[in-house]
Amino acid sequence: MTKLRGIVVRNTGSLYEVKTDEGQLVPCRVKGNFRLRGIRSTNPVAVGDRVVLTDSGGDVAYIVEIEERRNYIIRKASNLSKQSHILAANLDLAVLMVTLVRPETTTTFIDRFLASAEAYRVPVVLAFNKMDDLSAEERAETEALIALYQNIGYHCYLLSAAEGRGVDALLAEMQGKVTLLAGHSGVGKSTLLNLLVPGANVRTAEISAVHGSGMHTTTFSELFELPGGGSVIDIPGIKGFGTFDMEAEEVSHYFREFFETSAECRFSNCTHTQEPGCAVLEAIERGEIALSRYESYISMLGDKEEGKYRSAF
Ligand SMILES: Nc1nc2c(ncn2[C@@H]2O[C@H](COP(=O)(O)OP(=O)(O)O)[C@@H](O)[C@H]2O)c(=O)[nH]1
Ligand SMILES: [Mg+2]
Ligand SMILES: [Zn+2]
Repeated sequence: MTKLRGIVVRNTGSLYEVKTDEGQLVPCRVKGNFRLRGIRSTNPVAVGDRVVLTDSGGDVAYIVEIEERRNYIIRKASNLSKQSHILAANLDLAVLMVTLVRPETTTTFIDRFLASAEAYRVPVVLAFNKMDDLSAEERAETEALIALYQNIGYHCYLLSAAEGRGVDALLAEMQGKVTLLAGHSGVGKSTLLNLLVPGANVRTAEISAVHGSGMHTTTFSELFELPGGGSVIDIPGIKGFGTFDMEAEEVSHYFREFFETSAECRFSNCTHTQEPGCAVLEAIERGEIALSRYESYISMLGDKEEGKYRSAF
């Protein structure tokens, strides 16, 4: 029995594909019971994981060990679930692809993703796609949103994946890195991937005319190597982003501008909900912190303790 090391490049339910350090692709199953800090996960092993496998010469090899993860992004498997789902592991970057319309990406979803990426120490950028498909009004709204996130310090890329525009700048940011490509189904992830990785031949889907949402053609996670170095991890579209394993007091640390401003709050344990002398609430009053960010923050606090935290606005 030989022991091999490699990286998980594909996960289709219970079957994994590992690319060994020697460059061989090996179908694998998981042996043993991997638990993440006692959290139950729907996928014990994620794409991007470095693993050890034993190959006994049969049809499949067995993953017997996961090397310690540098980082990962995790979310609740569903709204009420106690189970988690690891989106990907060992990331240098996450690109959240968004469209304000067709399909709609809400600011709550964006902020939840950003905060989670901060929590797990994954640098994140935003890619606004389908810039070719906006009315004047929608374009103005999108530009306002881009300004909002740029002000906080997030890099924003404006794309039309369908027309191949704006892609080079994003590629420059991704080159040489392991990047997770995330976003709702239908925003254009697969279209972008096909541009970045010639030969990837990922299926793209029409947007449902009825729901304005994508059809979920990507049903498994897969890592593609970028020509010129680095790789991209394509995952199935995510609908919601339930946060996991985050203490209420911690949440504001992951809203960058709140964290900076909170140094001026009267109380060091300020939750920015009703405390006197709260610098965050004052900054919102003055229009320096966006109300949409605050609403996302309150909604994330609500994940922890239903009804305990209320918006001050
Ligand atoms: N107008 C426009 N349509 C796009 C763009 N990018 C992708 N699409 C279309 O949006 C639909 C969903 O794209 P797809 O790449 O499958 O999205 P995914 O679910 O995020 O992988 C397809 O019909 C694409 O042709 C874009 O930049 N502009
Ligand atoms: Mg897709
Ligand atoms: Zn405060």
